[in-house]
Amino acid sequence: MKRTGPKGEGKFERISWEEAIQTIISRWKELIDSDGPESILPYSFYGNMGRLNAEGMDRRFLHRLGASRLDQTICSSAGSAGYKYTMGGSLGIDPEDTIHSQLFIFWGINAASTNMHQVALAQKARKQNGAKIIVIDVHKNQTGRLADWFIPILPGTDSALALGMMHILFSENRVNQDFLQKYTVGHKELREHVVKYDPHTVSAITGVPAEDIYKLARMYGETSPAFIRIGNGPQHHDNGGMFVRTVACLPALTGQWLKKGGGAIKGNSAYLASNTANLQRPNLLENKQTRVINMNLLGDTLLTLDPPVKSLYVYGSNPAVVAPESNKVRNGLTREDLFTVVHDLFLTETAKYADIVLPATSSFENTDIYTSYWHHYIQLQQPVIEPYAESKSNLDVFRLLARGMGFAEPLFQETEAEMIAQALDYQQNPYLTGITYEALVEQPFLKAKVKPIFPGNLPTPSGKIELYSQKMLADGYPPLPTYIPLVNDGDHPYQFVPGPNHHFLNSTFSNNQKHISLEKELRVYMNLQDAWKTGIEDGDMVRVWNHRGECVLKAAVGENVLPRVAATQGLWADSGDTKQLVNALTPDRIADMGGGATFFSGRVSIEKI
Ligand SMILES: Nc1nc2c(c(=O)[nH]1)N[C@H]1C(S)=C(S)[C@@H](COP(=O)(O)OP(=O)(O)OC[C@H]3O[C@@H](n4cnc5c(=O)[nH]c(N)nc54)[C@H](O)[C@@H]3O)O[C@H]1N2
Ligand SMILES: Nc1nc2c(c(=O)[nH]1)N[C@H]1C(S)=C(S)[C@@H](COP(=O)(O)OP(=O)(O)OC[C@H]3O[C@@H](n4cnc5c(=O)[nH]c(N)nc54)[C@H](O)[C@@H]3O)O[C@H]1N2
Ligand SMILES: [Mo]
Repeated sequence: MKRTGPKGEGKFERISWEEAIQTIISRWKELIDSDGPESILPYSFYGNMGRLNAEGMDRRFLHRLGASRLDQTICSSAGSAGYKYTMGGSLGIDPEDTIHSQLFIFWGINAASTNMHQVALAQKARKQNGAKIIVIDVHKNQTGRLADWFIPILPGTDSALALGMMHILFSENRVNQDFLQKYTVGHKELREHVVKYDPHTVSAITGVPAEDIYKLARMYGETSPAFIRIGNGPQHHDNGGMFVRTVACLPALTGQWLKKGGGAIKGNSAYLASNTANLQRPNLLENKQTRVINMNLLGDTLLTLDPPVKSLYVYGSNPAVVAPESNKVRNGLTREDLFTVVHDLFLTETAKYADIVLPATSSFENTDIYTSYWHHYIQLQQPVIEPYAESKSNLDVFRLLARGMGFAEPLFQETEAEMIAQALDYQQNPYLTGITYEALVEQPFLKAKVKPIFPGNLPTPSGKIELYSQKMLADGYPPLPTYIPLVNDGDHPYQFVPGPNHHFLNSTFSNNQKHISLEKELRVYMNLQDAWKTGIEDGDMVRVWNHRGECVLKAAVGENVLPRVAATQGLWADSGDTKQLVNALTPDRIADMGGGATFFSGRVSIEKI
């Protein structure tokens, strides 16, 4: 479709694929002549999680084009960087082993909504072996409600809690000296360092009572196998990388990595890493010094970057809803001189700002391979339905764009089967041994041949778990796990935590009436004490605002959050006169590591309307 009304209004007229591709190509050719290829910015994320569709043919095309490159930092990059300092890469335990775990700590993960398969295993272990489930979260949501013990904590303070646990484990001699000697570096330095994180100090920071810190540390020190599922929530903060780096040290103190079902999972993607050089062809960049743009800064990028972005190509993402500082993002998208193309299954909020909208197929219509952040399987997906109407896959659209640009290299016309074979042809990843396209056609899901991490070497500089990290020091961080308070976000009384919800997937399904009615409406959870003080009652409409924007939401008053915390669930799209775009309130500050997002480090004021 092509736009016929003002940007944002959503008025379009149907055109043919030929006209659409022709319009894009001729505009891009003009821009390349006048401003160079870096005036074109792709913006994408994992709406489609297939290797080929999310990060395959698109990269080939964009590298060849020489467009600006997008640093895909919106989700978990701070935490991944933090985990890497401690453990060397995205390597955790096999989640299927957690059936043997005696203690589950869900730390900042709303697993009942976002990792329900792990919850099923935890519940089975609880039923069969009497395992205990602890949830540490700022919001008692569906996961907190199924815990044996829910520990509420103030947002952004989790590193202090983990350090307080270490303080007790060391001082009460509940550490595994043998494991520390063999498999870690820096345990002596850490032991001295955590002396200052005594339970009273930590309690004042975290809001967790000192006796609960003792109880937690002792349970963790006494129960084996103990498993920590490290969530995405606490790493969406200014200090998020350091949190994950810190909590990742805990299993080493008690030697849990040696126990089947002990250890941790932050992410497991390293086990199924495929051959990105084959898949994405970074060689097509030909040593061009192409600029890289952090996707969390989309608003500023569109409004103030120099030389400017003149064309935005969006696929597999809905930045008008999911990106921080949405007022800036939307102002940027309104620019008349910005040529915007959106490829999506739906006419998303972002698509309403587009000059050209292209219809996308869903995963059900494509051939691709899938892996998980969590389990150890790789899966071949083959289409189960024909492409709906005139929709096309990301792969097909990039093939058309390549043809339109006159890119003659055969690699733009390779088939899905050929690309999958190339992705799996990867000597450097021994876990992929035996997993080929042909094998997946026979058996569409195959498990990587992962061995326990220990005994063995980690991909850290020392080959061991780095409790003390020389590399962090070199990179400008404290070398030991450290609690660093959140950045001052202004004089607003509430720490605002707008997480995802159960029935949407980020903003996906937020346009679907069935999913909306399952969620009912967007509410802001606040503590009873705060409500009393401000005269707000459960069900009142409140204005939630800060220096970035405002929302109008229904208050849910109770004890699901601590005083001075406000939480919402779900990335709801505005419809009609509603004001429920929570990212209008979130900061676009960059986290301490990995260029990560800080969605949960914003502050807001709340008043009754
Ligand atoms: N149903 C559903 N499933 C999803 C998604 C979805 O939108 N809906 N999204 C998918 C995606 S892209 C991702 S990245 C994952 C994310 O899934 P999770 O890893 O579960 O991450 P979040 O839901 O962002 O946050 C997890 C929890 O962290 C809490 N939290 C926030 N700040 C803090 C803090 O400072 N300390 C502590 N201890 N807790 C804190 C939040 O209250 C929330 O309950 O889920 C995926 N799965
Ligand atoms: N306030 C707040 N904001 C957040 C978060 C939060 O917790 N709180 N979470 C953040 C996180 S962790 C993430 S990962 C991001 C996610 O943000 P996004 O990646 O933008 O995720 P979605 O909103 O699900 O949008 C995905 C889009 O891709 C489309 N799509 C699906 N399949 C295909 C396909 O094959 N081709 C094309 N072209 N399109 C397709 C879908 O229809 C949908 O519109 O949001 C972030 N934003
Ligand atoms: Mo995410």
